[in-house]
Amino acid sequence: MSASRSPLNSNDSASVFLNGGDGTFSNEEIPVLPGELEINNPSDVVIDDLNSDGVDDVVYGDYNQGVTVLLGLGNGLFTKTNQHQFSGLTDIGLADFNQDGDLDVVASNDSSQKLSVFLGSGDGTLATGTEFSVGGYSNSVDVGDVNGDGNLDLITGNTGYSSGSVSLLLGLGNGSFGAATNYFEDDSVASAALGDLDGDHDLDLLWTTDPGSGLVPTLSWRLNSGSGSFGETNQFLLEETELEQVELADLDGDGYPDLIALSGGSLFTFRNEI
Ligand SMILES: [Ca+2]
Ligand SMILES: [Ca+2]
Ligand SMILES: [Ca+2]
Ligand SMILES: [Ca+2]
Repeated sequence: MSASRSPLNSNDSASVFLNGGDGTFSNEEIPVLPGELEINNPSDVVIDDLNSDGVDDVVYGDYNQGVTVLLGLGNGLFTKTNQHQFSGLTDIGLADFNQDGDLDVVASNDSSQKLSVFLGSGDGTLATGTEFSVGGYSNSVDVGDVNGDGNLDLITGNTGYSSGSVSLLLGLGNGSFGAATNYFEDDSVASAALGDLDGDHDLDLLWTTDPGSGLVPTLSWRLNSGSGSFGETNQFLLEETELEQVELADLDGDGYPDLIALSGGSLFTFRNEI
C-alpha cells in the first residue's frame, strides 16, 4: 500500500506499532538502530519478508534518500541492510519481477522521467537499480499482470510539462521491461492503480488527475479487454477534492475492489458500484 508524501514522522526514527494479539497496538516509538537511519521525507513504506526468515521486513522509500531495506529481527526491531540513494522517489512497489522467488523493488520518480527496478538477492540486499523510461515525471507506480502473459507489468501516473499520462511497461519476466506505452495524455495524473474493477479476472486501470488550480480534478477508469488494451474512459468529477494517492481494496467484502484515497491529510473511500 502507498502513503501520501506528507511526512509520517519527522524524527530520525521509525514508528513501529506492536500488535498485542488482543486487537490492540502499542504506540511506543521504537528506534531503528538509533543514528543509522535518517528519515527525511517519507514517500512510501511496504512490508513483506525479503529474506524468507519468516519475519516481515520493511522497504522504506524516502523522497530525498531513495530506497532502504530494514530487516526485521523478530522482536520488533530492525537492522538496515542497504540503501540506494537518489532523490525524487514518489512511490514504491514490491514484487518478484524476474521470477527467481526473491522479492524485487520498483520505485517511481518525479525528478527524472524514469522508474528504477532493484532486483532482490533473497538475503535482503538489493542490486543496483536499472532505469526504464516512462512518459513523464511519475507520482505513482503500481504492479500487476495487465496482459495476462504471466509476467508482471508496471504502470505509472505521470506529470509532464503541459500534460500528464499513464505509462504501461510490459514485463519480460526477467526483471526487464519493454518500452513504455503512454495513455490518456491529458491532465497531470496524480495517481494510477490496477485492480479488477468489474470482476472478470483481468486488471483494469483507474487514475486521478490533478489539473491545476481552477480546474476540476477527475477520477477515471478503463476496463481491460483481457489482453492488456483498455476500453473507453469512464469518468466522474471530484469537485474540489483532488486525490493524491489511490489504492484499490475490497472494503465491503463483495469481491469487487473499492477505492481508498488520500487527499489533503484526509482519507476518502469510494464504494465500487461498477
Ligand atoms: Ca525477513
Ligand atoms: Ca526477483
Ligand atoms: Ca504481463
Ligand atoms: Ca477487469
